[in-house]
Amino acid sequence: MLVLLLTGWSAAYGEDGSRLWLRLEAAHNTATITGVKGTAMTELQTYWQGGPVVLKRQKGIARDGYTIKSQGEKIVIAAANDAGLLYGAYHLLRLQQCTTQNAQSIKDLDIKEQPAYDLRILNHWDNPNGTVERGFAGRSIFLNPDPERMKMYGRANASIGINGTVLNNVNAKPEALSSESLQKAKSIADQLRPYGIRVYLSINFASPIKVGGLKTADPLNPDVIHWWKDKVNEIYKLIPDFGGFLVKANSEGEPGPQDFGRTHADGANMLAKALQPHKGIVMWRAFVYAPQSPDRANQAYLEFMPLDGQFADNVIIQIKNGPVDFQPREPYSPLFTAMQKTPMMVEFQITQEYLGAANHLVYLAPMWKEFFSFVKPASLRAMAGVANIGDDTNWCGHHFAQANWYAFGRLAWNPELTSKEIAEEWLAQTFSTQSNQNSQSSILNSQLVNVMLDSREACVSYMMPLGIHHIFAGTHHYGPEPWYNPRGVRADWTPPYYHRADSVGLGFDRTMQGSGNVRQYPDELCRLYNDINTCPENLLAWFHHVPWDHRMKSGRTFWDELCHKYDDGVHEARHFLAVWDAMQPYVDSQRFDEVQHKLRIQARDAEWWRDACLLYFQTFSHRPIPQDMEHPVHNLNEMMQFRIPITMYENPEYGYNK
Ligand code: GCV
Repeated sequence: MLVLLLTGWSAAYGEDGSRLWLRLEAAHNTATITGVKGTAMTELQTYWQGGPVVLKRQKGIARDGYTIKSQGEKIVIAAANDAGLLYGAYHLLRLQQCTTQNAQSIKDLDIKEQPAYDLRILNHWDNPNGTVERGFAGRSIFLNPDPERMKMYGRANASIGINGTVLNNVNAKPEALSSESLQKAKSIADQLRPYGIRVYLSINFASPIKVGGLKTADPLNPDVIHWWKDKVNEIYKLIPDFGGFLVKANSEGEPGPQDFGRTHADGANMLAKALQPHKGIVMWRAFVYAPQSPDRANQAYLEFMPLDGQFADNVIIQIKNGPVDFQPREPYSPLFTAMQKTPMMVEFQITQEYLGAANHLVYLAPMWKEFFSFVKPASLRAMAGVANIGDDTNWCGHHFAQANWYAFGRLAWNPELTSKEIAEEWLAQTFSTQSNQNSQSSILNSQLVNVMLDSREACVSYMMPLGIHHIFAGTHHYGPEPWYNPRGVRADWTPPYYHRADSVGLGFDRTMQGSGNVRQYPDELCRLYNDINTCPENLLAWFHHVPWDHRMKSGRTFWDELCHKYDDGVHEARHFLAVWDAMQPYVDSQRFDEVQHKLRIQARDAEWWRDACLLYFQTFSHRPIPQDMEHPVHNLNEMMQFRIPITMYENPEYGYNK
């Protein structure tokens, strides 16, 4: 008992990552928490170690917002609703975890917070059979929802302000709307309600046919309209605060209104009308592209711009941050600055489909902040993130992938926070312990914060520098396969469609002379991107077919620069491992070993990426790899034979490691 008391919660419960950033120790002397009863009170009673706290409801504070003020010895949290009180409570607990002092020393508080968006939502790509599309952390947590796990999920999300969750894959199976599935959704909704989280469902547009037995799913057909109305009413009887539908329509083989000669607006508005009496919403995705399109990056704009202003008030168009598909670097999707009369929300991908799955440490906040440097946060209505959560003990497969879930929530609350602020908060909560809380934790935090901040750019360097994109392995998308081009696979699912390597150079010509994609951007950016001499070098091969001898700002040729970028990425990945190795004295052994194992994979994968891409592109460039860098150590033919035998529902155990 004495040992337990001395070493605290951490030792008693182990450090397996299951408590995420909420590694709160139960308060020994229950603080006096008075005022509004509810989850906020329970959380503070259990974990707050400071002085008395009063929870009070107050009009005039924005929805979900709160104030925290010190009044003498007391701290008063005020909010207009229960969710606001809960967010205030978690703010206080975060201060407690981040302070190197005692919680009793937290004084003189005068905090006022309100979220940037009313809707801060996770999208789970979970299937009814328990698989998770692009999920790298095990199986669906919703398959057999474990009450303890659901509680932790609710707490974790509420602690960072997330207030909505879409329970199933956008590639929605019709049975998502069966009575059995709706009963399960109800049970999950009941468990998440105390944490201010509403549930939403992805729907299959052909459900009236597949579930309802109708002959059509035409959104203008009266029987179809009636079917959806009844279905929506059925859902609200079970889940009175149901949030609404997320829809992937006429995309990658999913059914949609175009199958019946109707538009996205016809489809979305029909559903919106059924949901409107219940205050439900439709999130209609703009992720569309046709196999015959000469430039996939043009497609969403072409389909959605003509519909600008035609959507019902309770429809939000959900647009991926980039125009292609969650690549390590893309320009922002031009729809964001083009559409003027339609509510829009951004969809980020928290799960690392194209960024090393759950094997690479890649902190995504800098990527999302880059998006916000082009798209004003205020121009959006909401923020969605494709979850990286599964039933793995540590929830996300990689301990550092938890930081991306955390950062998504924090940015959805306040997109003005810096990547560094968020990383520091997360590190302090996730890794500090009683024994390393002071100087040692600051060593750990200051070293790791730089690793986190540099990790996205490093990943771009060793995977796809200078604007190269979509050169991943087919199907599972792990590792390089710039040569992947099997017969019968649609062209826009193969890397040569994107990199267009030939004896002249590399990259997709999206200029006015090329696909014209630059025209979708505002004039100033259009001009900037259109000219190879002004186009930012980090997007060069995105917008241009760059000649191998094009002179770069560094004075090197494009080919030499490409080689160096890949090599720099490899060195960075090795550096991350070296920094982590030096952290051993400050990190518990389980998490130290697990992260070290992953960083070793990452360093080897970075080498694999460099070697595969440079040797393959060299077959087009016919130029030597510069002498002043490390040369490939793997053999191209062998790498081209290598396949990882996994599906899109699994995390690879390792990459190429001959
Ligand atoms: C859910 C990409 C992914 C698919 C995903 C799709 C989408 O194409 O590879 O797995 O499907 O995006 O966002 O709808």
